[in-house]
Amino acid sequence: MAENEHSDLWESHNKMVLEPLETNDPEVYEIIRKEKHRQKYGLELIASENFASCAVLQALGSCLNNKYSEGYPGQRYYGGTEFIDELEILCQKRALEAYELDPQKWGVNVQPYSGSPANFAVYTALVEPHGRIMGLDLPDGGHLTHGFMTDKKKISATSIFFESMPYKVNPDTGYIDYDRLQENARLFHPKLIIAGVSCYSRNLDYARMRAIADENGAVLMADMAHISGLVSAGVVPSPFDHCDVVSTTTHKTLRGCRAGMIFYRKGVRNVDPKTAKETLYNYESLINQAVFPGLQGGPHNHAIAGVAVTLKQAMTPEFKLYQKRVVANCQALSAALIELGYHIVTGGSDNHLILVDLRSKKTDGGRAEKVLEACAIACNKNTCPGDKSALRPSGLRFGTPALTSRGFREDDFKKVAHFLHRGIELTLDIQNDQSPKATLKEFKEKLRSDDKYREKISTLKEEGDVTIC
Ligand code: DSN
Repeated sequence: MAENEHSDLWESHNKMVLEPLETNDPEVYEIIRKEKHRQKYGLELIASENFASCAVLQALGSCLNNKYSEGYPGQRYYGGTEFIDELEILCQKRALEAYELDPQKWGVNVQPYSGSPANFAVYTALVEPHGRIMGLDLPDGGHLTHGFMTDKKKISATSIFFESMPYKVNPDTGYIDYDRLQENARLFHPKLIIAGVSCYSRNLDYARMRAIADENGAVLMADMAHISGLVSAGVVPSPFDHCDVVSTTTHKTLRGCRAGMIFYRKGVRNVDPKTAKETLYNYESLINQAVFPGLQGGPHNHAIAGVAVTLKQAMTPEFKLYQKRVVANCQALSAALIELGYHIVTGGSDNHLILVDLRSKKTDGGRAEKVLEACAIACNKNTCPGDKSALRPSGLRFGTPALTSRGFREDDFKKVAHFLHRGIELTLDIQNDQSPKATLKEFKEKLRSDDKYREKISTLKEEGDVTIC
């Protein structure tokens, strides 16, 4: 009897492991279905997001998820890794090819789980505990992992375990203040300088940063996460010409799955002119050891497969065309918003994103983000140069990669600009209907409960669906 019960149970176990998600877990299936609908019918303007291709998602959802393979190709702590080795080597080869790097001079680690672990691995590899780093301040467009802290608190682990001194943008122009960076670097003597951004619409001056790093004997690291697709397509300057180390995520403009990579220089660093003695770069073993076993366990092989597919696609003429369109669309969006009377930080964009400063419109990013979200337009609030408080950021960040993947062209982005304008006007209407002291919570409550505004939002949402999607 007991045996029979077990055999029934085993049969149902086998059914469970083979059953499709739709019937096996309708609750999760339904959430995914709703999110898919949101992605398909809303306007996705978050600068760091994109729509991964079908092939990338297939690789990601494959049996490679099941395999442990701690170590590196040829030196694993698990058996059964012959195909995993083949995959990781292929991914490394494609990564170097996608950025036209000579394998004698550059190596790559494709195991980081994403951008934050990749950055932390670089710091722990190349900077001693409490060694000094300089990155663009988060409120000025840098990233959390570039050493973020406030006057009161060290926020990112990067600022807890390393000593961070940020550099800033000029509050009047919005451009990075390289003179100030140079002055401060001369005083701070950083071990590592980060050339990387999360919300900065202009090309970085890598040559200038190289010179500043050299003055201080510092490592120059680029975090090209936001622009890695644009770099591989050659539509923005390449950090590889000037940097020692380059980290990246793989899911933003590169349009792959969520993962990370670290590129590092290797081979001959310099030759002594008198003795002809060669000095070699020592980054390879330090970085590989920092990723594994220093910070991570087994690599996510399904993600490495997704990255390999991403990189193959990134080397095609179709992808280059896509990246050109991302930039052209961003410039069209920027020009259309300027025509509608908006202030764009730095006056425009060289890449895939813009930052709109709403101070002249007498509103802020938090309120506008909520109204746009209600209208099925996804974007994010962002601090603008000179903002006094990160709690009430003045700006909105918009990016064009996702909608460009959907086929939007410049004329579509002009329409998008008009939708954004109507959403921001609606924000002002709601705001003017409340006490100037109303909190964001009270603003959201009015947005949610006032029939007059709910109706306007529904109209805008429906028009967006019909006109553009
Ligand atoms: N959170 C990402 C962004 O939105 O820029 C960076 O990791």
